[in-house]
Amino acid sequence: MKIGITCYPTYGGSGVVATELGKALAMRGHEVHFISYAMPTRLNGFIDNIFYHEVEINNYPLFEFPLYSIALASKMVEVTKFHDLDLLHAHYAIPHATSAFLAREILKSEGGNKSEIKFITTLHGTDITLTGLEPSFLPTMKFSIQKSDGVTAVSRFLKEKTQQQYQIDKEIEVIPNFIDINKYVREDNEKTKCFRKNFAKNDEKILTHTSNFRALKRVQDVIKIFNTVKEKVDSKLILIGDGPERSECERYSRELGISEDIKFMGKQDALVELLSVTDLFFLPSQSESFGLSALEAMSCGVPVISSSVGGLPELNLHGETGYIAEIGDVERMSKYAIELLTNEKRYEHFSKNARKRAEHFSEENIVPMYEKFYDKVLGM
Ligand code: GMT
Repeated sequence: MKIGITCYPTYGGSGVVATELGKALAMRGHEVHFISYAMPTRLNGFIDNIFYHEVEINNYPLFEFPLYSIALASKMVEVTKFHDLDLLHAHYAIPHATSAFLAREILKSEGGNKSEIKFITTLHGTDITLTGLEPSFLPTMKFSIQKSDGVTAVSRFLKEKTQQQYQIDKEIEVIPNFIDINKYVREDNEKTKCFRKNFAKNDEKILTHTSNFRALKRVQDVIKIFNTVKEKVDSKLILIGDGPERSECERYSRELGISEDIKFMGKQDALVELLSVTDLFFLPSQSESFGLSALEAMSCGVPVISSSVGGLPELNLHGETGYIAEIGDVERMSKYAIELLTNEKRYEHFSKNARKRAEHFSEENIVPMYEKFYDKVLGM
């Protein structure tokens, strides 16, 4: 099959999932065409069957705002026609689903051999729970979802939320996030031993969080939890990623007098190595449709302490792979963390369970769900 994938190319869960999906589909013999304004960050190196098409935007002085959605639709039309695509797949509804709708209608009106092209939209989270709800986007969002030939959501929570909030009865297929369980596996070698020595003394535990440091990730809660945990358990905190809240978090850790024990790493590619030296992972988000970062940690055998919002309880099983608590309940999250870090037997059990749970979401299990869905939408 020849598939056109559009996603946000920079850091962010939806772009990661879309790119990894494209790579996995290419490995399975499909021809994949990425259509975006920049090369997706995870699309590094040459991969057979993968092509990249950059959307060019003409900045004519009259246009105060770049007309990306229109330029994207035109590029989708061009790639569909000249590379004979079978399907367009838009990741993150705004504005990708709208551009795909426009492309489909243009191709229909042209009446050529691509007049029957179909498009699928994958909903990832904030496109539904945050940005899509803004009055300036809502009617267009609802329309674009309804007009999609197929819609997938990354959790049951997101499916239900979409149907409720947009009052649509459109069928939505749940296809969860997935992970390469052979890559995301706990490493115990000279390199990780050296990493560990860099961060903590032998008997100290390492707590980790990774995100794009937006307010909804509640990174300050992680710092509050760490401040309590370190009273009882010798430990260090690693914060990976960057974003709008980072400076405030750095200031807050200085205010608490614990900045020496916290490493702000910024954006990092060596995620597997960092997770391999991690004892406990935190994701106390205000909103989280799936929680790809928690899945990455679990695949490396790291138990997770998370909030109970969105799709997180579908991934992180309370009392098995980690613990969940109400948003902002840092006291309970600290208690759970101390409990796990001081009970070796329970910790080992949770660590094994976390890895086993992650295996449910392996590339091998999930990517065929997308292939089956493509076939269904195309009536094959
Ligand atoms: O919020 C982010 O971290 C980025 C965002 C995105 O769309 O790029 O992530 C969303 O999609 C991920 C992949 O499907 C999910 O794992 C995240 O849970 C989701 N984020 C939120 O719902 C806040």
